[in-house]
Order: sequence, then C-alpha cells, then structure tokens
Amino acid sequence: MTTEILSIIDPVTGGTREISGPSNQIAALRELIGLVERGDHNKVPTATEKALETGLSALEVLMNGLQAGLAVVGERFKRQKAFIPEVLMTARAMKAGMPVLKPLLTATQGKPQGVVVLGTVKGDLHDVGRGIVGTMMEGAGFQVHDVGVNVAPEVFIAKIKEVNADIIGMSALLSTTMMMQKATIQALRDAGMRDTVKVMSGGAPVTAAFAEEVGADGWAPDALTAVEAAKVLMGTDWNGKFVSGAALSRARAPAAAC
Ligand code: B12
Repeated sequence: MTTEILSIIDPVTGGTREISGPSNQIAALRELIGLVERGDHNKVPTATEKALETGLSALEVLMNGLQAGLAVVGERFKRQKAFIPEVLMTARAMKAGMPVLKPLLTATQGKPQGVVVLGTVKGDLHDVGRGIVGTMMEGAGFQVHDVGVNVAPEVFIAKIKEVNADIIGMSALLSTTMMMQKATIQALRDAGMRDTVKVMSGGAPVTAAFAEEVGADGWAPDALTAVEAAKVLMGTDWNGKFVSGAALSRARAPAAAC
C-alpha cells in the first residue's frame, strides 16, 4: 500500500501538522475530518469504527480525526468564517465518535490512581476538551466525577466533599471565565479545603504561568499530559511544587537531533 501525507490542524496548537501513513488510514482520517467538519453526527460513529479497522489506535483516531475536524471549524470560527450554529454542530459530530473510542481509551485500567472532580467553571459552557480529559483520566485508572459545565465554586466544593476527592480539575475556555478558576481556589481556601485537595487547571487560554499564579498545583495543555500531571500530583514523592504537564512531556521526549 502506498504511503500518503495528510495535513491537519493540530487541535492543541492550532498550527498545521503533517501526518503520514498507509493510504487506507489517511483516507479514513480524511473522511472522519470531513464528517466532523460538516457536522454530520449520524455518520461519525461508523466512520470512527472504520478508522479503527484500518489499524489506527483510538488515540490517533481521536487526535488526528475527531479533534482535527473540530479544529478546522475552530479556526474558521476564529476568523469569523464560521458561526455558533456550525460550531455547535461540529462539536456534536465530534462527540458522536466518543462512545466508540471510550471503551478503548479506558481499557488499560491500572490500580485506582485517585478520585477526581472535573468540571467547566461558572459562566463557561465548553465541554468537549473537559470530556476528553475525563476519558483519558479514567483510562489511566482515576475515578472521575464529571460535574458538567457552568459549575459554581460551591457545586465543586459539595462534590469534592461528597466523593472525598483527591483532585479538582477545572476547565475554562474563555478569557472571561479563566478568573473563575482563581475564585474557585479562593472558595476552597475559605472552606478550609485547600490543603486537602490538589488543584488542576486547564483549557485553551489557560497558561502554566496563569495556573501557577492563581494558586493551582498543576496544569496541562492537553488530555495526555493532564494524566501525567495528575499522576505526579498523586505520587507520594510530590513535593508541593507546581506541576506542568508540558514540562513533563518535554522531559520524556527524545532529544532533538542537532
Ligand atoms: C466548540 C466551541 C464552542 C461551542 C461549545 C460546544 C461544547 N459543547 O463545548 C459553542 C458554540 C457553544 C461555543 C460558544 C462560545 N464560544 Co466557543 N469555541 C469553541 C471552539 C471552536 C472549540 C473548543 C473546543 O472544543 N476545542 C477542542 C478541545 C479538545 O480543546 P480544549 O477545549 O482546549 O481542551 C483541551 C485542552 O485545553 C485541555 N483541557 C481542557 N480542559 C482541561 C481541564 C484540565 C484540568 C486540564 C489539565 C486540561 C484541560 O485538554 C483538552 C484536550 O486535549 C473554540 C476555538 C478553539 N479552537 O479552541 C471556541 C472559543 C473557545 N469560543 C470562543 C467564544 C468567544 C465563544 C462565545 C463567547 C461566542 C459567543 N459570542 O457567544 C460562546 C461562549 C459560550 C459560553 N458561555 O461558554 C472563543 C474564546 C475566546 C477567548 N479566549 O475568550 C474561542 C477561542 C473561539 C475564538 N477564537 O474566538 N464555543
């Protein structure tokens, strides 16, 4: 089979990235990206299955297919070439593939790593990325309690108490709602709970510097490194220092050729 190259929009950086592979895999990803881009949620589950049948891993199908399709429309939205209804349809189409991938992404259950309460902060309705973070954390053996979108500090606090959580993970996608992460951390302090729960911060506009400044314990730019950061926070040798998921993934990456 011939090898082909596909140029996709990287869902994390928004930049363009090239992937190469056998023509059947590239064709399957191209189809999936097109379906998500057009918001064709009915056809996405079957196309997701087909992509897996070509030998692509669940993670490749997620990152290079479903998320890449959403990223196409996300970029158009940024340039005001796409509008809310299209973005909603695209997000729905992307999410339609998740039930197919979820059992595979969560199949490698290890021993329980910790209990996580995960939510999108008050005022913010974006749930796609947070859902992926939850799925990846479950896959790594965390018990995840997803409290949904538009979550007020008192709702986070009640859930943390109810499930005796080790970690709270907050997602924010708007520059206007990022500060709710700070407000939620303050609410934890006011409730005398800041020292009993580890705080993770994330979402596209949230940087490591912001997360550290507002008093989070950890931050990550994507779902994979979120899992890495959560594992470090749960480790017995965690020394209380701020944990950056990006720094962890850089430390793991092979040295670049010079
Ligand atoms: C889909 C979308 C919507 C959908 C949301 C549907 C849904 N069910 O989620 C709808 C149409 C509802 C929407 C509405 C709005 N949106 Co919107 N939306 C987007 C879009 C296109 C994609 C977001 C997304 O799903 N990304 C894909 C996921 C996989 O990535 P992610 O969320 O970043 O998550 C990853 C990481 O950030 C990280 N992560 C996420 N959460 C967490 C949590 C933790 C603890 C950790 C460690 C890591 C982590 O891991 C994830 C997986 O790798 C973005 C553009 C973009 N490219 O980001 C705009 C965007 C976020 N939206 C934007 C805006 C302005 C709005 C509106 C205000 C528009 C309006 N005028 O009404 C409203 C706000 C509604 C509200 N109150 O929340 C702006 C925000 C600008 C800003 N910086 O403030 C963006 C950036 C578009 C733009 N460039 O203008 N939106």
